[in-house]
Parts: sequence; C-alpha cells; structure tokens
Amino acid sequence: MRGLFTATIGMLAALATADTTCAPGLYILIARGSGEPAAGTPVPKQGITLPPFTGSIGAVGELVASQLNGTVVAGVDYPATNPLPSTDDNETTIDPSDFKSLNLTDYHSSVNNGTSSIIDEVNQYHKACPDGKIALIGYSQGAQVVMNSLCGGSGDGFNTDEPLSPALVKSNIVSVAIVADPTHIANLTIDRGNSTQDGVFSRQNTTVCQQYDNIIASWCDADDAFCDSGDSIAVHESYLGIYGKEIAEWVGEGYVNATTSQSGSGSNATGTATTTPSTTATATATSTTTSTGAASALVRDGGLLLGMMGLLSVLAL
Ligand SMILES: *[C@@H]1O[C@H](CO)[C@@H](O)[C@H](O)[C@H]1NC(C)=O
Ligand SMILES: *[C@@H]1O[C@H](CO)[C@@H](O)[C@H](O)[C@H]1NC(C)=O
Ligand SMILES: *[C@@H]1O[C@H](CO)[C@@H](O)[C@H](O)[C@H]1NC(C)=O
Ligand SMILES: *[C@@H]1O[C@H](CO)[C@@H](O)[C@H](O)[C@H]1NC(C)=O
Ligand SMILES: *[C@@H]1O[C@H](CO)[C@@H](O)[C@H](O)[C@H]1NC(C)=O
Ligand SMILES: *[C@@H]1O[C@H](CO)[C@@H](O)[C@H](O)[C@H]1NC(C)=O
Ligand SMILES: *[C@@H]1O[C@H](CO)[C@@H](O)[C@H](O)[C@H]1NC(C)=O
Ligand SMILES: *[C@@H]1O[C@H](CO)[C@@H](O)[C@H](O)[C@H]1NC(C)=O
Ligand SMILES: CC(=O)N[C@H]1CO[C@H](CO)[C@@H](O)[C@@H]1O
Repeated sequence: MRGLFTATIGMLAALATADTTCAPGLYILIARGSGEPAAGTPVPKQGITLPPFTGSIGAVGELVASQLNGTVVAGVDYPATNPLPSTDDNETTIDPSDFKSLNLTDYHSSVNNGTSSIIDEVNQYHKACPDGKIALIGYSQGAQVVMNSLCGGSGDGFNTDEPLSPALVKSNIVSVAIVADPTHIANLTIDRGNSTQDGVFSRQNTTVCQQYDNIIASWCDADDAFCDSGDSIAVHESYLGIYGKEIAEWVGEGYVNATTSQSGSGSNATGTATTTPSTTATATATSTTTSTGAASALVRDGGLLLGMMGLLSVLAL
C-alpha cells in the first residue's frame, strides 16, 4: 500500500520498543500503516528522522510535539504486514474484487499482533506513569489496531481481543486520531472527511468503544480503497497532506481539554499553559524547534508551523 514512499525509504535496523520513561506532557503512541518500515522514517529535507514504528503518520506526532511542550512520540512494535502484492506498489487504484480474493492470513496475524502490542504498551506505560496522559494515532492497518484496542478485536478472521479497560481509557487517554481505517463505519459522529461507505472490514461491534465518541475522530474520504471500500489507493495515501494539521490539532486539543479543565470544557484550548514549543520532542527524533517564546495557540502560524507543514507535504501519505 505504500508504493513509492516505501520503495524510496529503505530498511534501517529496527530500534527500541515503546518508551516507558514518563513523558513530562503528552505521550503519543502511533500505529503505522501496512508495509511501512519499522525503522523511523527519515525526512532528509527537514534533517530529522521520525521515531521508530511510527511510519509516515509519525509526522503528525512530531507536529503535535513541536507545539506541546513535554510531548513524547513512540510507535507500536508490530509487523504491519502489507496484504497487497508488490505489483500494486505503484498503483493509484485497485480492483475491489481483487482485494476480496487476497490471502489475508498474514494480515490477520499482523493485526492481532498489533492489537495485543498496543494494549500491552498502553498498560505498561500506565503502570509506569499512572497520571500520564496518552493519545493514540493510527493510520490504515494501524487505525484498525488502535480501534481494536478500544473496541475489542473485530472478529471475522481477526481475534476477538478484550479491549483496554474503560477506566484506564477514561482517565488517561485524551485523544484518538484514526486515519483511513479499514474497520470504518460511515455516518458516525466520530467521522471526518466525506466517505459515505463502510470500510472493507467494517466493524461489527462498537458496544465498548462508543462511550469514547468525544475523544475519537476518524478521517476517511470517498473512494478510499480500504476505509470507504472504493478503488482509490491515491486517496488512501492523501490524508497527511490534506488533514495533517487538523489531525494534530485534534490530538493536542484532547490534551489541553484534559489538563486545563476537569469538566472537559474546550473553551481554554488556546491558553498558554500547555502549549509552549517543545525543545525535547522525542528521544529519537531531532527536533527542528528553535523558538523559545511561549505559544499563544495550539498550532500557530509562523516559521515552526510552516516547517512542520513542509514536513507533512514531504511525507504526503
Ligand atoms: C518544557 O518542559 C520542561 C520539562 O517539563 C521544562 O523543564 C521546561 O521549562 C518547559 N519549557 C517551557 C518553555 O515551558
Ligand atoms: C509481534 O511482532 C513483533 C515484530 O513486528 C515481534 O517482535 C513480536 O514477537 C510479535 N509478537 C507476537 C506476540 O507475535
Ligand atoms: C515502483 O516505483 C519505484 C520508483 O519508480 C521503482 O523503483 C519500483 O521498482 C516500482 N515497483 C514496482 C513493483 O513496479
Ligand atoms: C495463505 O497464507 C498463509 C501464510 O502465508 C499460508 O500458510 C496459507 O497456505 C495461504 N493459504 C492459501 C489458500 O494460499
Ligand atoms: C472528498 O474530500 C477530498 C479532500 O478534500 C476531495 O479531494 C474530494 O473531491 C472529495 N470527494 C467528494 C466525493 O466529495
Ligand atoms: C451515509 O449517509 C449518506 C448520506 O446520507 C448515505 O448516502 C449513505 O448510504 C450512508 N452510508 C451508510 C453506510 O449508511
Ligand atoms: C459486543 O461486545 C460486547 C462487549 O464485548 C458484548 O458484551 C456483546 O455481546 C457483543 N455484541 C454482539 C452482538 O456480539
Ligand atoms: C475538547 O473539548 C471540546 C469542548 O467540550 C469538545 O468539543 C472536543 O471534542 C474536545 N476534543 C477532544 C479531542 O477531546
Ligand atoms: C479551567 C480553566 O482554566 N477555566 C478558565 C477558562 O477560561 C475562562 C475565561 O475565558 C475562565 O473563567 C476559566 O476559569
């Protein structure tokens, strides 16, 4: 599914597993898309490397980190097996009937691994850092994995894992950003983008996770080959460029909501308390931040933001 993007990155050695050092601020755990390398994505134009396992959507984590002091960005250690044959690598469309005839055994085991891994990593982080606030971001197969961690395994070839404890989710997970989810269900309140169709593995049971609607946003556009059951791979790879900033704002807003008001009111989302530029964004990515002044809004205009938007366009999914 990653096409040219994957082909030009090259495989580097896989690095550390999720960081259990408590973040001074928000801890962002990211599940990458099918076929994206485990090694951090290099972004030569920006002179940085995204953290391992975060894939291209790791750029959104970096964008949040550049705006929210004390943010740590980490990725979920799972295979992210690409179910498509390599002949589809550079295609912009897919024949939906071809997709239905794929052997999905390895995809199922990858999703099952990812679901257990993210649940373990969140539980470990919570154990080490009981007050730590967590955001989850998932793209494509990683979106399915993140939703499984909240809703439970989706069955139908996939495991039926127990989801994260609702008590933990309510007290510690502040925002969830889902991008191009194959288990997407159309027309829910969590939905963003213009998809009107369910995904190829449309989720059957939302009993547990529907209580989290206020912290989840799920982006899917019409004709996406996976979240909208359409035929476009190009749409599936377009989100970062179109919605990257909006997704980063959603993630940061959840943290601001949770830390500025017990009642969850977002009215102070532009306050200065938690929105200073980070100079220690992550342990593994070199921050491009040079500004030292306090920010007055979650995502500001100006050089840093333009720099990060440049990063989004370089990485355009
Ligand atoms: C950012 O957070 C660190 C660690 O909590 C703190 O030492 C530093 O003063 C903060 N910087 C700003 C600009 O708030
Ligand atoms: C999950 O996949 C990772 C590599 O992506 C591997 O190291 C780990 O052992 C797998 N876990 C299970 C339970 O299969
Ligand atoms: C896809 O495009 C890249 C870059 O042009 C090329 O190196 C690669 O061989 C292509 N892959 C396939 C399967 O055609
Ligand atoms: C599907 O893939 C799995 C794992 O690669 C393999 O064991 C199995 O035989 C395949 N099934 C078919 C019908 O090709
Ligand atoms: C859906 O939104 C995308 C991104 O803004 C846009 O490119 C596309 O034309 C829209 N599709 C429809 C059917 O409205
Ligand atoms: C979602 O809503 C649109 C517009 O009302 C409708 O055309 C479409 O059939 C709905 N999709 C599903 C899966 O219910
Ligand atoms: C959906 O999941 C919940 C929680 O696991 C379970 O209690 C319920 O029976 C499931 N509903 C269906 C229709 O499978
Ligand atoms: C933040 O709070 C506002 C106002 O209550 C709410 O509309 C929004 O959904 C919240 N955002 C997140 C990410 O929790
Ligand atoms: C929790 C908090 O800081 N609430 C403040 C939000 O902003 C309004 C004024 O804009 C204050 O009155 C609240 O105390």
